[in-house]
Amino acid sequence: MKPTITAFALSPDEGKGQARDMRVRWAFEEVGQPYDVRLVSFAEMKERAHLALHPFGQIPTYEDGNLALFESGAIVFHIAQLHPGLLPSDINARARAVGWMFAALNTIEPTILEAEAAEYLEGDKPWYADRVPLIEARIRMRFGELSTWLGDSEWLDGNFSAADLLMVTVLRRLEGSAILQEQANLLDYVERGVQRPAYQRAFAAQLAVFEEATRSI
Ligand SMILES: N[C@@H](CCC(=O)N[C@@H](CS)C(=O)NCC(=O)O)C(=O)O
Repeated sequence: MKPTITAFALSPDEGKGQARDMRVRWAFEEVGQPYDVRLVSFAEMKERAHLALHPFGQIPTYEDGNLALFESGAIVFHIAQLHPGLLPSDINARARAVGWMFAALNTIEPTILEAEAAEYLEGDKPWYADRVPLIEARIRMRFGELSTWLGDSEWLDGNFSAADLLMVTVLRRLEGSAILQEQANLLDYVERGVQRPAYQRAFAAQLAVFEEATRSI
């Protein structure tokens, strides 16, 4: 039995690899685990059947046998625990990698999400123009710190791991932005991630869903 994940039937990002099933697809591809995808509409995501899998009515979810999971980080962590290749076997190195997984999702990603939420929810408010530089300063601070840590290293802590997988997908949320362009080593780091064959396969699979959906509209 292959695990099944959920993904957008029609992704708002038009298949640019930003929807969070991308992280899970990439993890599956890195470890060579085939998977099935169940596509859900926005309406279906808020229905009882999906809410039983995901209390917040979002994607991605993961089902395998009698296990159901939500939260992309938890799903990637589970895949990394089941298969070799995404976490070091040395217990201390593994703990550090898990720490970086949390850093990607809990320290870096929230600063980016704050910018997205402010634009979406407050973009038409009179205070928005004053908020933007404050939010951007926080992102710049975290990116600067991350850039200093990374230095000339290829990956965050030794070999490529689930932490890099998550961090690259988080940083990609600001792909093309001036803030990311300012940190040359972070740009190179993202590029190393997206050039991995497993990433490319995951990206192509996600894009194919969008292309198929728009063909039939
Ligand atoms: N922290 C969650 C966030 C999940 C999330 O925000 N999913 C988005 C797609 S990337 C979603 O389903 N958005 C639709 C909605 O919230 O209604 C995770 O990492 O899985």
